[in-house]
Amino acid sequence: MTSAIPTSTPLIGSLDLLRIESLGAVLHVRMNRPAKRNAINDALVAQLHTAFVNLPEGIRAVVLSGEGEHFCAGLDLSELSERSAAEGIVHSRSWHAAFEQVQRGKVPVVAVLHGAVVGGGLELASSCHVRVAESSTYYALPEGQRGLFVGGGGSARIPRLIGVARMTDMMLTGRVYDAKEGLAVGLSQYVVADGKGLEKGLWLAERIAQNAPLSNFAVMHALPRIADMGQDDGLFAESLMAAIAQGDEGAKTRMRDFLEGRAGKVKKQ
Ligand code: 1HE
Repeated sequence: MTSAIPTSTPLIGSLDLLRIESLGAVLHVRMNRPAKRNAINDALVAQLHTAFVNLPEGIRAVVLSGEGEHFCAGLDLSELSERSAAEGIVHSRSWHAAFEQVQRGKVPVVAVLHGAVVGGGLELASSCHVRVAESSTYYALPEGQRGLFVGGGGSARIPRLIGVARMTDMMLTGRVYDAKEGLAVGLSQYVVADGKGLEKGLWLAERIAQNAPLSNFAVMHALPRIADMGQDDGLFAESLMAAIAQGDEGAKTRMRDFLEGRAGKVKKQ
């Protein structure tokens, strides 16, 4: 059941460029600038930062989506014209800070994509942990055509999803991937029919919310770091994380529940 966000978090209730609703342990954060195709201006990036830093107590997963015809048109180009190089660095770092809170914040984030997922919109989507794309989704990095470079973490995150060669092609040639192609190259993990993205995203987020918080933490924080390490260091880091996770009281209860027949089996879907 949808409800207003808890009154203990008035700060996130005041964010006018986001529509935020809690559905039990899942928080739905919707970018709400449809007239500008959810283009990310300074205020929206600051509000995303604030929302993800101040997730209400009890939230175990987030669904991020965009209001209107498109997920996100990227950087608000109307704010770009008068920036000096130094101001450009500060601006890019403000995106990094916000998207870091999405990727390495408190809980996993499921992005529900539709329409344009372009430029900074793709940078934001690539900060999320699971991406569900409706059939209408298309992906592009028009920075090259606009005389820009990615500045919202795209050069670090997107090659980790699709490889440097594909991102190079997107940026140099303006190549656009549709939803099916995006699935094939790794831009999303799911494609669903138009209008079905939110249902799928919420279903996935509810499953994520039922996991042990420490396991979710390990997947968000240990897994990508281990994947960036050399194998020897990675295996050692994995052992540490595994030992911490399995020593947790919650994990012991879950294992007992399975052994005593109280927990569900793995089922073919
Ligand atoms: C915008 C923006 C924007 C729309 N900044 N105002 N991003 C881009 O290069 C993508 C630019 N946008 C587009 O290509 C198209 O707008 C879309 C394909 C996303 C959507 O098309 P459509 O036909 O649905 O909408 P529209 O008519 O183009 O736009 C509606 C309004 O939104 C219009 O304003 P209006 O006042 O005339 O109604 C557009 O000007 C406005 N709008 N997109 C500002 N991006 C950290 S670095 C990241 C670097 C980047 O992201 S570069 C890529 C930027």
